[in-house]
Amino acid sequence: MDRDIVGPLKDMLRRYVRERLVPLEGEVAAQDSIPDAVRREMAEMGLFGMSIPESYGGLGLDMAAEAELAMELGWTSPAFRSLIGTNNGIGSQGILIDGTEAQKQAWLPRLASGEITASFALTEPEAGSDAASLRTRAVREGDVYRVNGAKRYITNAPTAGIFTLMARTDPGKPGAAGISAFIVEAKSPGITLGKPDRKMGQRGAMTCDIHFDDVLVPAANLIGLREGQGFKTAMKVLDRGRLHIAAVCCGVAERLIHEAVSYAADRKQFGQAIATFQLVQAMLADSRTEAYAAACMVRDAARRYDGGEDITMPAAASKYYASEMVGRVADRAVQIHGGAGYMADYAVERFYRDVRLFRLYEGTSQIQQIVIARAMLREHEAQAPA
Ligand code: COS
Repeated sequence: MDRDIVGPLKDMLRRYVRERLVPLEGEVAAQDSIPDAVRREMAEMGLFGMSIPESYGGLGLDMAAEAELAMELGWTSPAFRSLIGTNNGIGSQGILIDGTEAQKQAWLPRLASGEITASFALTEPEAGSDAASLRTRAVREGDVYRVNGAKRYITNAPTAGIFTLMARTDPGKPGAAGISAFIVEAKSPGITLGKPDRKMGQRGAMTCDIHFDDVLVPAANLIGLREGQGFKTAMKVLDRGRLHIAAVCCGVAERLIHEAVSYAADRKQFGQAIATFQLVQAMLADSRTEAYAAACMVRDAARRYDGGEDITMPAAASKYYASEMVGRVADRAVQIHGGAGYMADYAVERFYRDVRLFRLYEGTSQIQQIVIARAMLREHEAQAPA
């Protein structure tokens, strides 16, 4: 996309986030839902299709631009980002990366406009970190696949129009090789949704279980029309998704730093603002330093992605560092607020709970460590003399 419009887009989003969304944070947390008007406004701004090419009705942002906007969105409750997150990321990218032209044309414009929501259905009750052990089955019967199984904690499932579903098509191949990816319409007979999950934080962001009982999915909806590629599609989608989440973590860290500095400058103890105390300053400085480091990682990894490099390792490292970083920044922000930081009246209390999820979803910190270490060992092997 034209780089000249990224700056104005970022400015517009910054104003929207600060003037419109921040004042709604308390209401969204209390109601556990986002007002329909916000959804409409976000759709009008094109935010559901940031990462979808202009030829399919999206904004066609490159990863570097998307990361900048994700950082802006991070300034407010993560639930708002989650609303548009799956259409831009894990819900749509499988179709975009590995789908056929017909699949892209059928679904991407509707996702970009926000007309429908896409969810990414990988995790199962017995397959979390070990995603390749998933058991949901898709059995070919002529022109359709019969799907049976269950998915867990699926973001935006309660409002989804489609699921990008990972299911096992070849039971003879255990692990990744027997998995295929499908586009499944949420209204298909045989699909039932569990109750919305009650979560520690990120209220307003919706997740629930999905049950598939003899659901018939057209064979034309097999992503890329190739069996056995689904796990790799999911991993490619997650590479990009992890980088996006890392950018969001950077944005949330900025908000937390803002809250901590503002409070420290106002709050007086021992006759002076607590910001003048060096032990408080140390906490502020650590947060600033770590947030800066994470943002540098995200921008570097995004640039590499746009340059066509493999970003499996940089995305995992960015997500690992940024999500752990924002956990520490949130903890310090609460600490600087003292007793007030434990009270629900202050934004830092809510963000402290919200950010805990970043270390868990789209791969736990421990999974990121494994991905990073495996990449190191592969590189070492490749360099070793024969
Ligand atoms: N891009 C493309 N292909 C990839 C890939 C990537 N990032 N990562 C793995 N693959 C390929 C491998 O190359 C391998 O292909 P071959 O068999 O042809 O060599 C195949 O996928 C299987 O990979 P691997 O052997 O590494 O699979 P593992 O079962 O060991 O699992 C981890 C790898 C643990 C990294 C994976 O299961 C994972 O990411 N788990 C976390 C799941 C997750 O993030 N869940 C969150 C859901 S969304 S909220």
